[in-house]
Amino acid sequence: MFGFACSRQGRRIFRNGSNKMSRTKRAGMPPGKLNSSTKSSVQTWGPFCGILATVMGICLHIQWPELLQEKQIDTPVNLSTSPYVFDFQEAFATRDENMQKYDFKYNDAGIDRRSGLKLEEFWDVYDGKWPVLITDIIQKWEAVNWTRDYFVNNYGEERVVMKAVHGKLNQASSLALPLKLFLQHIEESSPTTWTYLEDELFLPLRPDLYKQVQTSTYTTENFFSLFPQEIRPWDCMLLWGTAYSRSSLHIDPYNWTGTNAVIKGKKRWKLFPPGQDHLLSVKPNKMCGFPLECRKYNSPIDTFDSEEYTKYPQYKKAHYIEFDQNPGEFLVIPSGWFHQAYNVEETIAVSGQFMNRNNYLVILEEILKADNLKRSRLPAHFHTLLPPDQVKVFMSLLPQKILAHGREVTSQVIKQVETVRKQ
Ligand SMILES: O=C(O)CCC(=O)C(=O)O
Repeated sequence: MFGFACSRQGRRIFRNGSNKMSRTKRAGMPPGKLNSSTKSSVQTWGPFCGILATVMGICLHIQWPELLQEKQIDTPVNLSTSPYVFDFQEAFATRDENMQKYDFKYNDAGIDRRSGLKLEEFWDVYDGKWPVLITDIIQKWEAVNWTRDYFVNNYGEERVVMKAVHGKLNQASSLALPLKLFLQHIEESSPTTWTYLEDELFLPLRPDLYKQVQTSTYTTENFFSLFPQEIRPWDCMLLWGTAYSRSSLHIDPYNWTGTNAVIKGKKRWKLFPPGQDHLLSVKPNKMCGFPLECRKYNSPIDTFDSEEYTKYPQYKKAHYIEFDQNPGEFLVIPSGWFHQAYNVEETIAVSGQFMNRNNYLVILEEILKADNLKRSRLPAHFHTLLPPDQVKVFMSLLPQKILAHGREVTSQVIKQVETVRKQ
């Protein structure tokens, strides 16, 4: 069902009494294949691509200088002729190999907390391969000063979108309320009664707040900026939950790389390495319903409700890593990892996403899989282009009706928000 090469568990995942992952040895890893395929693709590009690459290089230098600092960029697959199947086993093997380049004691069955992490090491060891908590990003954001009072005083009358639960997670109802009302009741929650403000427009539509949440070195290369505005995903969701509130167990839209910044409070996470969809009762053929369609990978299992998950016997065989995310920690969740978050106490966080050299093929393949564009429309030389140029060409080929639908939906949403604000 899901686009990964192998549905068996990752090689480094072993049972350890519980289904949390255990530490294993890293010896005897096969060498990664990236270097040899990079060499052969460069050899076959020919002089035409040399000229093309020079021209593109000049353009790209303006947008992503660091892209050109890389010696070569691997384009392993021609999306115009064959589906891209992300081989997570190979990603794990490459990670293992790359780890040996750095002097850090990696937790290869759990989460690392990193500060001063160089971009090269991030790409080599974590991005597209393994989650990581980065501990020195959020401190530089103005958002670290966010308090209840600040929001009540400045935005108290504004409506926010939230889900409220009385009972089980699957009985959640959605509502829009003035922010101050939500905050008045924020301390009233129990394991079965809780509220979760999950609003993806609140920050992007308020530039004064949006600018308080910065990007980071690790997310600067973001090919979503090459998407036409009308279908570009909102990239800064405000998440403010009472104790016990939680998300569902899911993979993000388009299978992007997700980020989550905890500003106040504490989140508990369960993250499932790829290849375990069959253990998570994922409903097949669900779509997200966005103008640029995508498949939806959601599990009905509430992993934080012990009564619930015993109903799913296969779930007990699934492997995951579990950890707490503290204020000031920035989490990066690679493509293909099912994840669920649980707010241990009142928690303010901001989630986002990115698309870069390491996951762009995963994302473009998801867009093809959802029938937005026929593969045969991609030009034969598609794979010879640099990654951002592949994205640009891909976007330029999207049918106009998708863009028109995107424009219509965006203007309706903005109108709705403005109407509600005036009420
Ligand atoms: O913090 C949360 O509740 C989870 C958010 C999340 O998983 C997402 O934005 O994809």
